[in-house]
Amino acid sequence: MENRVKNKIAFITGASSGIGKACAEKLAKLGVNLILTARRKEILENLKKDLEEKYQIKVLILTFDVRNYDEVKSNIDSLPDDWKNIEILINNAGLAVGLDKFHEYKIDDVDKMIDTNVKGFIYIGNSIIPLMLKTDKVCSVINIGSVAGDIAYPGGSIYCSTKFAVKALSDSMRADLMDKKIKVTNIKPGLVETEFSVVRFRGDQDKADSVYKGIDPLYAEDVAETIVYVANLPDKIQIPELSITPLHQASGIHIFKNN
Ligand code: NDP
Ligand code: 8X3
Repeated sequence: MENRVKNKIAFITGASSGIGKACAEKLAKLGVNLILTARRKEILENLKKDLEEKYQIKVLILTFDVRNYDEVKSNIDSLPDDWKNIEILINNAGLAVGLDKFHEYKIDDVDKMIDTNVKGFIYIGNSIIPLMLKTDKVCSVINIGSVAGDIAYPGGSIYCSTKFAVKALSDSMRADLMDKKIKVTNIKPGLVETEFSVVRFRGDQDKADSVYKGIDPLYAEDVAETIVYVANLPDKIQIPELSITPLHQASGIHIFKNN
């Protein structure tokens, strides 16, 4: 595989865990310099140290909550000029909280999901794309949607609607940018065993484990490999959408489990 990403700068949200962290590791290995963001500073600091030592790349960390527009904007505005030449954005930070019936959701959980997965997602894209428009290079915006954004499932009303929103936002973004040098991809994973379900079930590890019982799920590295494939394509090739599921998952609602 030709390495077309070496020495580029990638901006990754949700880099402290799961898919975002795995993307950081795979891109670092290919010589990409990284801006890693999340709320958990210590994890990012350890990751920076590890990746800089192992791969001789440069890593800059920013700790902010994507739900806070002022924090997002001021952190991105304060990047040193040479770090503003971002060619790859992985807009990945997101979460589910709860698996409740629509009418039983606590509004606090509704707000967490919509504020993070939709508003935070918009704040990031809205802040980074203008920087990309200033470069003369072909850039990639890689949004992390979900198969939950194709078909809604019981208990998933709010989370699924946020991922439907990621699809709509990605489609509009791609159309708005079609005369520019920016490609937009919506990556839609199925079941990936990360901290996602532990967060969804508020730290209940047994409940989280049961999501992946009876199926060999994807791991963060599997999804990251696909994301890196997209980021590393020749300039003229755009992949608008890409679904990725484990062997025994056909869609967000069709899952074969061997219990
Ligand atoms: P993880 O829980 O492992 O990682 C989520 C990441 O998002 C963490 O780094 C977390 O960092 C960050 N994050 C969450 N909330 C905020 C916030 N308010 N501000 C800043 N960062 C935040 O889950 P995944 O890696 O699985 O999830 C990544 C993306 O993939 C999400 O958008 C998710 O919806 C999507 N996805 C996941 C699937 C799965 O089955 N796991 C399937 C399909 C899509 P920190 O807590 O340090 O802030
Ligand atoms: C996360 C995976 O199972 O909620 O998008 O569809 S799932």
